[in-house]
Amino acid sequence: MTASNAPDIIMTGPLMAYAADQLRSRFTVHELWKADDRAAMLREIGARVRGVAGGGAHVRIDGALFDALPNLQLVANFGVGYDNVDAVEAGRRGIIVTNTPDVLSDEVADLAVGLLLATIRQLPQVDRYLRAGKWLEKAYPLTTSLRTRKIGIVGLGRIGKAVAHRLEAFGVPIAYHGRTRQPDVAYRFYPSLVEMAADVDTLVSVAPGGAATHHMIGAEVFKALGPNGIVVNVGRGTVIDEQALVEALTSGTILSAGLDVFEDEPRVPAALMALDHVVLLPHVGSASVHTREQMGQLLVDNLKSWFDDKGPLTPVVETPWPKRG
Ligand code: NAP
Ligand code: 8YV
Repeated sequence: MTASNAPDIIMTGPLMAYAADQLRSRFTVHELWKADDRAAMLREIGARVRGVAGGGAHVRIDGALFDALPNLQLVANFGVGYDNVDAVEAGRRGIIVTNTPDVLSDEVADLAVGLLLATIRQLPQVDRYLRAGKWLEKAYPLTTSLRTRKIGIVGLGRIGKAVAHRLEAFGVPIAYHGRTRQPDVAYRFYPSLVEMAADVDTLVSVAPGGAATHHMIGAEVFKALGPNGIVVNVGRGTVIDEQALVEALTSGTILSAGLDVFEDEPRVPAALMALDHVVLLPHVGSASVHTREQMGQLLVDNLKSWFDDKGPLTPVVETPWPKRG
């Protein structure tokens, strides 16, 4: 394929060279986020653009962008979570959206278990203690333990199941909450999140973002979880009411939290940063070279497959393939 007949696509944000180089070798790539005047760039090339390579969880892709791209056919999102994409609006306009499921599940589950243990056993705090020379004075205080805990997973999907599988090896009881009972697992299902929170002491949230899950973990859930409660979130920050979380952590309503995701990334509230007994990570669940390459490859393969007339590889539920109706 020559440069002149290579389909025009835009990248909405930076992608690793591994994926970006492959896109450049097959498509005419326009790097939207680098343009000084994005509106001018869209006016100039918008009608030619048929694909979008989404640049990550923080880059919004919605009706405003679709308006500027009247011949857009496919949005390939970099990430399994696609709450940054208005997929319903895409579907309404006949635009297919793809994401990157499965290739990151094990990596994110590994991180979730690491974050859970780091939070319970206070690993970052213990490291800070040693470096400050305090071990020379006395031993670090005893911590809480995973041994007696009961785990409630919020969102037992691909990643949630990978987390549960790992936690089985730790010998802890596991329950879950979601909209539907999962037929392939024997863990106890709670249709009510508050009821599950009252029966466990540790929540691991792997639920997606979006309106349906917004602030579903809030004051009522923290109260039900109780003073020994620990909340780990590797799903989306918007699932937790962050202000209510700060209040629950400050007042002792719950014990601690381990967070990889936040409501307004990359901004983390100062009130949360001020709490020494929580563990905060900058959204690194999938952030290994191995897994980001797998995600990048799936994004590239979705675009290639589409423009080879073979359809999308991993369309999201809002934009099924073959198209309905
Ligand atoms: P998935 O297979 O679609 O699982 C999502 C689970 O959430 C499903 O079990 C679903 O169960 C449940 N759920 C959906 N809507 C719900 C609602 N309104 N109330 C309660 N439960 C609900 O997705 P996945 O591949 O496991 O990924 C999950 C999420 O993890 C992504 O959407 C993304 O936000 C996040 N993620 C974060 C990182 C990171 O770096 N931290 C990396 C990858 C993914 P039901 O349908 O039965 O409700
Ligand atoms: C990525 C994620 O860090 O896949 C997801 O939903 O949140 C992460 O894997 C993100 O999409 C890239 O910005």
